Amino acid sequence: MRIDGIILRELHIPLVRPFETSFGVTRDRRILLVEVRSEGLTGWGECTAGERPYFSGESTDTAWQVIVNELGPMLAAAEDVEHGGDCPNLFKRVRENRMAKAAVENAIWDLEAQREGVSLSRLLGGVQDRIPCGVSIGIQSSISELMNVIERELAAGYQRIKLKCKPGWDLEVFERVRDRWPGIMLSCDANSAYRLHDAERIRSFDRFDLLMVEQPLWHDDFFYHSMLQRQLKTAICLDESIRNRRDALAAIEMESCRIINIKLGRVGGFSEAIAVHNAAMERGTPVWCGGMLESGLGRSHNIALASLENFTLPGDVSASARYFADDIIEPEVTVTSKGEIEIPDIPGRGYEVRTDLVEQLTVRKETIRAFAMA
Ligand code: OSB
Ligand code: MG
Repeated sequence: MRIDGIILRELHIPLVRPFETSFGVTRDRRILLVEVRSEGLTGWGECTAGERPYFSGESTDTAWQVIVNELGPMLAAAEDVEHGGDCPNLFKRVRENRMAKAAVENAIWDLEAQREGVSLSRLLGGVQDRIPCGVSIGIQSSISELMNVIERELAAGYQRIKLKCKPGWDLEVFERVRDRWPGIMLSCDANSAYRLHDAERIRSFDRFDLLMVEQPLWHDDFFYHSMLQRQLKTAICLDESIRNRRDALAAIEMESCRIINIKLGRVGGFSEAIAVHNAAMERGTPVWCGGMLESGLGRSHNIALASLENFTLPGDVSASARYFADDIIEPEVTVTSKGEIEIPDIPGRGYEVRTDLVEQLTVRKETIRAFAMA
Protein backbone atom coordinates (compact mmCIF):
# COMPACT_ATOMS: atom_id res chain seq x y z
CA MET A 1 0.00 0.00 0.00
CA ARG A 2 1.13 3.55 -0.64
CA ILE A 3 1.66 5.47 2.59
CA ASP A 4 0.55 9.06 2.01
CA GLY A 5 0.97 10.43 5.52
CA ILE A 6 1.64 9.50 9.12
CA ILE A 7 0.51 11.79 11.91
CA LEU A 8 1.18 11.28 15.60
CA ARG A 9 -0.92 13.15 18.16
CA GLU A 10 -1.11 13.43 21.90
CA LEU A 11 -4.59 13.91 23.35
CA HIS A 12 -5.42 14.94 26.91
CA ILE A 13 -8.60 13.36 28.20
CA PRO A 14 -9.72 13.45 31.84
CA LEU A 15 -11.06 10.23 33.37
CA VAL A 16 -14.56 10.52 34.85
CA ARG A 17 -13.08 9.22 38.12
CA PRO A 18 -9.54 8.44 39.27
CA PHE A 19 -8.29 4.87 38.73
CA GLU A 20 -6.02 3.53 41.49
CA THR A 21 -3.81 0.45 41.27
CA SER A 22 -1.02 -0.86 43.48
CA PHE A 23 1.42 1.27 41.43
CA GLY A 24 -0.40 4.59 41.43
CA VAL A 25 -3.40 6.77 40.60
CA THR A 26 -4.39 7.94 37.11
CA ARG A 27 -6.64 11.00 36.85
CA ASP A 28 -6.05 12.25 33.32
CA ARG A 29 -5.02 10.27 30.29
CA ARG A 30 -2.32 11.38 27.88
CA ILE A 31 -3.19 9.28 24.86
CA LEU A 32 -1.14 8.90 21.69
CA LEU A 33 -2.96 8.23 18.45
CA VAL A 34 -1.24 7.24 15.22
CA GLU A 35 -3.04 8.15 12.02
CA VAL A 36 -1.87 6.51 8.78
CA ARG A 37 -3.28 7.83 5.50
CA SER A 38 -3.21 5.67 2.42
CA GLU A 39 -5.03 5.97 -0.88
CA GLY A 40 -7.99 7.90 0.52
CA LEU A 41 -8.37 5.81 3.70
CA THR A 42 -7.19 6.48 7.26
CA GLY A 43 -6.07 3.81 9.71
CA TRP A 44 -5.84 4.64 13.42
CA GLY A 45 -3.83 3.08 16.22
CA GLU A 46 -3.64 3.89 19.94
CA CYS A 47 -0.58 3.65 22.14
CA THR A 48 -1.47 2.08 25.50
CA ALA A 49 1.60 3.32 27.37
CA GLY A 50 0.80 4.92 30.71
CA GLU A 51 1.62 8.50 31.63
CA ARG A 52 4.38 7.20 33.87
CA PRO A 53 6.61 4.14 33.31
CA TYR A 54 5.06 2.24 36.23
CA PHE A 55 3.11 -0.58 34.54
CA SER A 56 5.93 -1.22 32.08
CA GLY A 57 9.08 0.69 31.17
CA GLU A 58 7.21 2.60 28.47
CA SER A 59 5.42 5.91 28.96
CA THR A 60 3.60 8.39 26.75
CA ASP A 61 6.88 10.27 26.36
CA THR A 62 9.10 7.29 25.49
CA ALA A 63 6.56 6.07 22.96
CA TRP A 64 6.34 9.53 21.37
CA GLN A 65 10.09 9.57 20.92
CA VAL A 66 10.28 6.05 19.49
CA ILE A 67 7.40 6.59 17.06
CA VAL A 68 8.65 9.97 15.83
CA ASN A 69 12.31 9.01 15.53
CA GLU A 70 12.19 5.33 14.61
CA LEU A 71 8.94 3.54 13.80
CA GLY A 72 7.22 6.35 11.91
CA PRO A 73 10.18 6.95 9.58
CA MET A 74 10.58 3.18 9.05
CA LEU A 75 6.96 2.94 7.96
CA ALA A 76 7.18 6.07 5.82
CA ALA A 77 10.22 4.65 4.01
CA ALA A 78 8.83 1.13 3.59
CA GLU A 79 7.99 0.13 0.06
CA ASP A 80 6.32 -3.18 0.60
CA VAL A 81 3.95 -2.94 3.53
CA GLU A 82 0.68 -4.57 2.54
CA HIS A 83 -0.54 -6.03 5.83
CA GLY A 84 -0.51 -5.23 9.52
CA GLY A 85 1.33 -8.54 9.81
CA ASP A 86 4.31 -7.05 7.92
CA CYS A 87 5.06 -4.62 10.75
CA PRO A 88 6.92 -6.83 13.26
CA ASN A 89 9.55 -7.54 10.62
CA LEU A 90 9.72 -3.89 9.57
CA PHE A 91 10.28 -2.78 13.17
CA LYS A 92 12.54 -5.61 14.29
CA ARG A 93 15.64 -3.44 14.58
CA VAL A 94 14.01 -1.57 17.46
CA ARG A 95 14.21 -3.56 20.67
CA GLU A 96 11.39 -3.60 23.24
CA ASN A 97 9.07 -0.56 22.97
CA ARG A 98 6.14 -2.86 22.27
CA MET A 99 3.43 -0.33 23.07
CA ALA A 100 4.93 2.12 20.59
CA LYS A 101 5.15 -0.64 17.96
CA ALA A 102 1.57 -1.75 18.61
CA ALA A 103 0.24 1.76 18.03
CA VAL A 104 1.74 1.84 14.54
CA GLU A 105 1.10 -1.79 13.60
CA ASN A 106 -2.52 -1.65 14.72
CA ALA A 107 -3.13 1.41 12.54
CA ILE A 108 -2.08 -0.69 9.53
CA TRP A 109 -4.46 -3.52 10.48
CA ASP A 110 -7.18 -0.90 10.96
CA LEU A 111 -6.44 0.43 7.47
CA GLU A 112 -6.26 -3.05 5.96
CA ALA A 113 -9.73 -3.98 7.24
CA GLN A 114 -11.17 -0.89 5.56
CA ARG A 115 -9.30 -1.55 2.33
CA GLU A 116 -10.43 -5.17 2.21
CA GLY A 117 -13.99 -4.20 3.12
CA VAL A 118 -14.13 -6.67 6.02
CA SER A 119 -14.63 -6.14 9.72
CA LEU A 120 -11.44 -5.88 11.75
CA SER A 121 -12.70 -8.84 13.79
CA ARG A 122 -12.90 -11.09 10.71
CA LEU A 123 -9.57 -9.84 9.38
CA LEU A 124 -7.96 -10.95 12.64
CA GLY A 125 -9.67 -14.35 12.46
CA GLY A 126 -12.39 -13.59 14.99
CA VAL A 127 -15.27 -16.04 15.19
CA GLN A 128 -17.52 -14.71 17.98
CA ASP A 129 -20.30 -12.20 17.32
CA ARG A 130 -20.44 -10.98 20.93
CA ILE A 131 -17.97 -11.01 23.78
CA PRO A 132 -18.46 -11.39 27.55
CA CYS A 133 -17.42 -8.36 29.58
CA GLY A 134 -16.07 -7.74 33.04
CA VAL A 135 -14.88 -4.66 34.88
CA SER A 136 -11.65 -3.78 36.61
CA ILE A 137 -12.35 -1.83 39.80
CA GLY A 138 -9.59 0.32 41.22
CA ILE A 139 -8.61 0.63 44.88
CA GLN A 140 -11.25 2.78 46.62
CA SER A 141 -11.15 5.11 49.61
CA SER A 142 -13.16 2.64 51.72
CA ILE A 143 -14.74 -0.79 51.52
CA SER A 144 -18.23 0.70 51.66
CA GLU A 145 -17.38 2.87 48.65
CA LEU A 146 -16.16 -0.25 46.85
CA MET A 147 -19.43 -2.05 47.67
CA ASN A 148 -21.36 0.78 45.99
CA VAL A 149 -19.21 0.54 42.88
CA ILE A 150 -19.63 -3.24 42.65
CA GLU A 151 -23.38 -2.91 43.10
CA ARG A 152 -23.55 -0.44 40.23
CA GLU A 153 -21.42 -2.61 37.90
CA LEU A 154 -23.41 -5.77 38.63
CA ALA A 155 -26.64 -3.87 38.00
CA ALA A 156 -25.21 -2.81 34.63
CA GLY A 157 -24.85 -6.51 33.76
CA TYR A 158 -21.08 -7.07 33.91
CA GLN A 159 -20.26 -10.77 34.19
CA ARG A 160 -17.06 -10.59 36.22
CA ILE A 161 -15.73 -8.23 38.85
CA LYS A 162 -11.97 -7.78 39.11
CA LEU A 163 -10.66 -6.00 42.18
CA LYS A 164 -7.34 -4.25 42.18
CA CYS A 165 -5.52 -5.35 45.32
CA LYS A 166 -2.34 -4.93 47.35
CA PRO A 167 -1.25 -5.92 50.86
CA GLY A 168 -3.81 -4.30 53.16
CA TRP A 169 -6.44 -3.97 50.42
CA ASP A 170 -7.06 -7.68 49.96
CA LEU A 171 -8.30 -10.15 52.63
CA GLU A 172 -10.78 -7.90 54.38
CA VAL A 173 -12.03 -6.61 51.05
CA PHE A 174 -12.56 -10.10 49.60
CA GLU A 175 -14.26 -11.19 52.83
CA ARG A 176 -16.79 -8.36 52.70
CA VAL A 177 -17.44 -8.75 48.99
CA ARG A 178 -17.91 -12.53 49.21
CA ASP A 179 -20.22 -12.11 52.23
CA ARG A 180 -22.51 -9.95 50.18
CA TRP A 181 -22.16 -11.65 46.76
CA PRO A 182 -21.23 -15.32 47.34
CA GLY A 183 -21.84 -16.42 43.76
CA ILE A 184 -20.39 -13.74 41.48
CA MET A 185 -17.40 -14.32 39.22
CA LEU A 186 -14.69 -12.50 41.18
CA SER A 187 -10.97 -12.05 40.56
CA CYS A 188 -8.16 -9.82 41.75
CA ASP A 189 -5.17 -8.08 40.18
CA ALA A 190 -2.11 -7.19 42.26
CA ASN A 191 0.04 -5.60 39.52
CA SER A 192 3.11 -7.15 41.20
CA ALA A 193 2.36 -5.86 44.70
CA TYR A 194 3.44 -9.04 46.56
CA ARG A 195 6.75 -10.76 47.32
CA LEU A 196 7.64 -14.31 48.32
CA HIS A 197 7.22 -13.54 52.01
CA ASP A 198 3.53 -12.88 51.21
CA ALA A 199 3.01 -16.47 49.98
CA GLU A 200 0.98 -17.46 53.02
CA ARG A 201 -1.22 -14.39 52.66
CA ILE A 202 -1.85 -15.21 48.99
CA ARG A 203 -2.59 -18.84 49.91
CA SER A 204 -5.37 -17.56 52.13
CA PHE A 205 -7.03 -16.05 49.01
CA ASP A 206 -8.03 -19.63 48.17
CA ARG A 207 -10.99 -19.48 50.52
CA PHE A 208 -12.66 -16.73 48.45
CA ASP A 209 -13.12 -18.88 45.35
CA LEU A 210 -11.52 -16.33 43.03
CA LEU A 211 -11.48 -17.04 39.31
CA MET A 212 -7.83 -15.97 39.31
CA VAL A 213 -5.19 -13.86 41.00
CA GLU A 214 -3.51 -11.70 38.39
CA GLN A 215 0.23 -10.94 38.45
CA PRO A 216 0.85 -11.27 42.20
CA LEU A 217 4.69 -11.20 41.98
CA TRP A 218 7.39 -9.39 39.99
CA HIS A 219 6.44 -7.92 36.60
CA ASP A 220 9.16 -9.88 34.80
CA ASP A 221 8.95 -13.21 36.58
CA PHE A 222 7.94 -16.75 35.60
CA PHE A 223 9.96 -18.84 38.01
CA TYR A 224 8.60 -17.62 41.33
CA HIS A 225 5.08 -17.51 39.97
CA SER A 226 5.48 -21.18 39.15
CA MET A 227 6.64 -21.89 42.72
CA LEU A 228 3.64 -19.94 44.01
CA GLN A 229 1.14 -21.57 41.64
CA ARG A 230 2.11 -24.98 43.05
CA GLN A 231 0.99 -23.82 46.48
CA LEU A 232 -2.34 -22.35 45.36
CA LYS A 233 -5.74 -23.74 44.43
CA THR A 234 -6.59 -20.40 42.79
CA ALA A 235 -5.35 -20.00 39.22
CA ILE A 236 -2.62 -17.45 38.63
CA CYS A 237 -3.13 -15.25 35.57
CA LEU A 238 -0.10 -13.50 34.11
CA ASP A 239 -0.38 -10.02 32.63
CA GLU A 240 2.86 -7.98 32.88
CA SER A 241 5.15 -11.03 32.48
CA ILE A 242 3.81 -12.06 29.07
CA ARG A 243 5.55 -10.02 26.38
CA ASN A 244 5.21 -12.40 23.44
CA ARG A 245 4.43 -15.94 22.30
CA ARG A 246 7.68 -17.36 23.71
CA ASP A 247 6.82 -16.00 27.12
CA ALA A 248 3.35 -17.52 26.91
CA LEU A 249 4.86 -20.91 26.03
CA ALA A 250 7.43 -20.67 28.82
CA ALA A 251 4.80 -19.69 31.37
CA ILE A 252 2.48 -22.51 30.34
CA GLU A 253 5.35 -25.03 30.26
CA MET A 254 6.59 -23.96 33.70
CA GLU A 255 3.04 -23.82 35.07
CA SER A 256 3.60 -20.24 36.16
CA CYS A 257 -0.05 -19.54 35.37
CA ARG A 258 -3.23 -21.27 34.22
CA ILE A 259 -4.77 -18.24 32.52
CA ILE A 260 -3.25 -15.52 30.32
CA ASN A 261 -4.30 -11.89 29.98
CA ILE A 262 -3.59 -10.62 26.45
CA LYS A 263 -3.06 -6.90 25.96
CA LEU A 264 -2.39 -5.54 22.50
CA GLY A 265 0.10 -2.94 23.61
CA ARG A 266 1.98 -5.16 26.05
CA VAL A 267 2.72 -7.79 23.38
CA GLY A 268 3.48 -5.30 20.58
CA GLY A 269 0.36 -5.37 18.44
CA PHE A 270 -2.19 -7.60 16.74
CA SER A 271 0.33 -10.00 15.14
CA GLU A 272 1.89 -11.05 18.43
CA ALA A 273 -1.48 -10.97 20.24
CA ILE A 274 -2.81 -13.51 17.74
CA ALA A 275 0.35 -15.61 18.18
CA VAL A 276 -0.06 -15.62 21.98
CA HIS A 277 -3.74 -16.48 21.58
CA ASN A 278 -2.99 -19.41 19.25
CA ALA A 279 -0.17 -20.78 21.41
CA ALA A 280 -2.40 -20.70 24.49
CA MET A 281 -5.32 -22.29 22.63
CA GLU A 282 -3.17 -25.18 21.38
CA ARG A 283 -2.22 -25.91 24.98
CA GLY A 284 -5.69 -25.54 26.45
CA THR A 285 -4.92 -22.34 28.36
CA PRO A 286 -7.82 -19.85 28.35
CA VAL A 287 -7.13 -16.18 27.63
CA TRP A 288 -9.00 -12.93 28.08
CA CYS A 289 -8.49 -9.40 26.79
CA GLY A 290 -7.02 -6.91 29.22
CA GLY A 291 -7.45 -3.14 29.12
CA MET A 292 -5.23 -0.12 29.69
CA LEU A 293 -7.79 2.68 30.18
CA GLU A 294 -7.92 3.06 26.41
CA SER A 295 -9.96 5.64 24.58
CA GLY A 296 -12.67 4.30 22.29
CA LEU A 297 -10.16 3.75 19.52
CA GLY A 298 -8.04 1.29 21.50
CA ARG A 299 -11.23 -0.13 22.96
CA SER A 300 -12.56 -0.89 19.44
CA HIS A 301 -9.35 -2.78 18.69
CA ASN A 302 -9.64 -4.75 21.95
CA ILE A 303 -13.20 -5.70 21.03
CA ALA A 304 -12.12 -7.03 17.63
CA LEU A 305 -9.27 -9.02 19.22
CA ALA A 306 -11.55 -10.50 21.87
CA SER A 307 -13.71 -12.08 19.14
CA LEU A 308 -11.04 -14.75 18.57
CA GLU A 309 -11.97 -18.27 19.59
CA ASN A 310 -9.92 -18.76 22.75
CA PHE A 311 -11.04 -15.52 24.45
CA THR A 312 -13.42 -17.52 26.62
CA LEU A 313 -13.26 -15.57 29.89
CA PRO A 314 -14.81 -12.10 30.32
CA GLY A 315 -12.31 -9.37 29.44
CA ASP A 316 -11.59 -5.96 30.96
CA VAL A 317 -13.37 -4.52 27.94
CA SER A 318 -16.13 -2.30 29.22
CA ALA A 319 -18.28 0.67 28.24
CA SER A 320 -16.68 3.98 27.21
CA ALA A 321 -18.81 5.80 29.77
CA ARG A 322 -17.06 4.05 32.69
CA TYR A 323 -13.95 6.06 31.85
CA PHE A 324 -14.82 9.00 29.61
CA ALA A 325 -17.58 11.62 29.60
CA ASP A 326 -17.31 11.99 25.85
CA ASP A 327 -15.52 9.28 23.86
CA ILE A 328 -13.64 9.94 20.63
CA ILE A 329 -15.55 7.28 18.69
CA GLU A 330 -19.10 7.13 17.37
CA PRO A 331 -21.06 5.22 18.53
CA GLU A 332 -19.40 4.91 21.92
CA VAL A 333 -18.87 1.40 23.30
CA THR A 334 -21.89 0.10 25.21
CA VAL A 335 -22.55 -3.15 27.01
CA THR A 336 -25.86 -5.05 26.91
CA SER A 337 -27.81 -5.86 30.08
CA LYS A 338 -26.30 -9.37 29.81
CA GLY A 339 -22.81 -7.92 30.06
CA GLU A 340 -21.84 -8.41 26.44
CA ILE A 341 -20.47 -6.26 23.65
CA GLU A 342 -21.69 -7.01 20.16
CA ILE A 343 -18.98 -7.28 17.54
CA PRO A 344 -19.64 -4.77 14.76
CA ASP A 345 -20.31 -6.56 11.48
CA ILE A 346 -19.34 -3.77 9.09
CA PRO A 347 -16.08 -3.04 7.27
CA GLY A 348 -13.25 -1.71 9.43
CA ARG A 349 -13.22 -1.29 13.21
CA GLY A 350 -16.96 -0.56 13.30
CA TYR A 351 -16.70 2.70 15.26
CA GLU A 352 -16.04 6.02 13.51
CA VAL A 353 -13.34 8.31 14.85
CA ARG A 354 -14.79 11.71 15.81
CA THR A 355 -12.07 13.69 14.08
CA ASP A 356 -13.38 17.10 15.24
CA LEU A 357 -13.24 15.99 18.86
CA VAL A 358 -9.81 14.41 18.32
CA GLU A 359 -8.58 17.73 16.92
CA GLN A 360 -10.01 19.62 19.93
CA LEU A 361 -8.34 17.29 22.43
CA THR A 362 -4.97 17.31 20.64
CA VAL A 363 -2.17 19.03 22.57
CA ARG A 364 0.68 18.12 20.22
CA LYS A 365 0.86 16.81 16.72
CA GLU A 366 3.67 15.79 14.44
CA THR A 367 3.73 14.81 10.81
CA ILE A 368 6.24 12.05 10.23
CA ARG A 369 8.26 11.85 7.06
CA ALA A 370 10.59 9.27 5.63
CA PHE A 371 14.29 9.83 6.03
CA ALA A 372 17.18 7.71 4.90
CA MET A 373 17.90 4.98 7.45
CA ALA A 374 21.48 4.40 8.46
O1 OSB B 1 -3.24 -4.49 35.09
O2 OSB B 1 -5.01 -4.74 33.96
C1 OSB B 1 -4.17 -3.99 34.48
C2 OSB B 1 -5.23 -0.35 33.93
C3 OSB B 1 -4.00 0.26 33.79
C4 OSB B 1 -2.87 -0.50 33.92
C5 OSB B 1 -2.95 -1.88 34.18
C6 OSB B 1 -4.18 -2.50 34.28
C7 OSB B 1 -5.34 -1.71 34.19
C8 OSB B 1 -6.68 -2.22 34.37
C9 OSB B 1 -7.79 -1.45 33.71
O3 OSB B 1 -6.95 -3.16 35.09
C10 OSB B 1 -8.54 -2.23 32.72
C11 OSB B 1 -9.44 -1.36 31.88
O4 OSB B 1 -8.96 -0.67 30.93
O5 OSB B 1 -10.63 -1.35 32.15
MG1 MG C 1 -3.37 -6.62 35.13
